Amino acid sequence: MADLQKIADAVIAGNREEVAQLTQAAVGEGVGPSDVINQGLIAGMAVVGVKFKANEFYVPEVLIAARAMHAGMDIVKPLLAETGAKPRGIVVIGTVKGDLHDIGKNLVSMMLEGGGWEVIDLDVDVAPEKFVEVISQGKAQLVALSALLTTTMPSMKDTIDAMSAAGVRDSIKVFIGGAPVTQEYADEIGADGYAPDAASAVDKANELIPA
Ligand code: B1M
Repeated sequence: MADLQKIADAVIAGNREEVAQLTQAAVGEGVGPSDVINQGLIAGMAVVGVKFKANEFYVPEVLIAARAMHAGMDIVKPLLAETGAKPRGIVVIGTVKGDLHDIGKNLVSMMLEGGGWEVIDLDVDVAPEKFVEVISQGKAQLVALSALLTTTMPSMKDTIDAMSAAGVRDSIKVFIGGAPVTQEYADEIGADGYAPDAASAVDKANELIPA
């Protein structure tokens, strides 16, 4: 019988080939894609998140682990669609208008995926209208805004204001993050939450939209 802990361990070790091989073997033995994801891939990324918060892992280790997780996800995602299994929820993420920094945003995005969220990544320099357009489609429950520049932090407020003006603000929870961003700023602009790092972003997402 497949040992899903081995998949988790391979994710933590960032061993992409081993994750792919073990995932393929588990699927071949008839283990359900949700079990592979929850008890293998997500379980591994959860440990990576804990280590990252504790400064035992740094950005490169997290990126390598996320890459390994993706190798497994690529195998089980098509099967997941067949079983009709649902993600934890859908989150729209982007770096706000005027800001081109994407490394932290990508890290948050990957941790959210590792936490079972489906991520719609709008990339960088995302105009408030673009966020509004995607939210208006009604699929997402959560919006994650990233900013790395003090000069682009006001774009976060502009984005939330645009949501209010378009009448979609109450349909969605918004949380923000990035090096210059604080909880105080989140409160000031009417965001629902703030997360200081990528691992905390998963906790915040789960807190804002409980399972
Ligand atoms: Co820029 N840059 N940069 N830069 N850059 C900073 C941010 C800066 C602090 C450097 C400095 O002066 N010391 C400074 C900002 C100063 C300020 O506003 N206070 C700065 C500046 C000024 C600029 C330019 C204006 C420079 C210029 O052209 N004169 C320019 C602006 C371009 C633009 O965006 N319009 C610019 C350009 C660039 C590059 C393109 C060269 C490159 C970006 C490449 C890329 O992202 N693809 C770049 C880089 C790499 C940096 C530094 C060196 C590193 C940023 C980074 O990726 N960190 C940065 C200095 C520094 O931080 N040491 C700097 C690693 C990353 C993992 O951390 O992004 O903080 P971070 O993400 C963390 C958390 O913040 C959090 O989780 C992540 C992981 O834990 N987080 C979230 C992030 N988003 C979150 C969202 C969440 C929750 C958590 O929820 C939604």
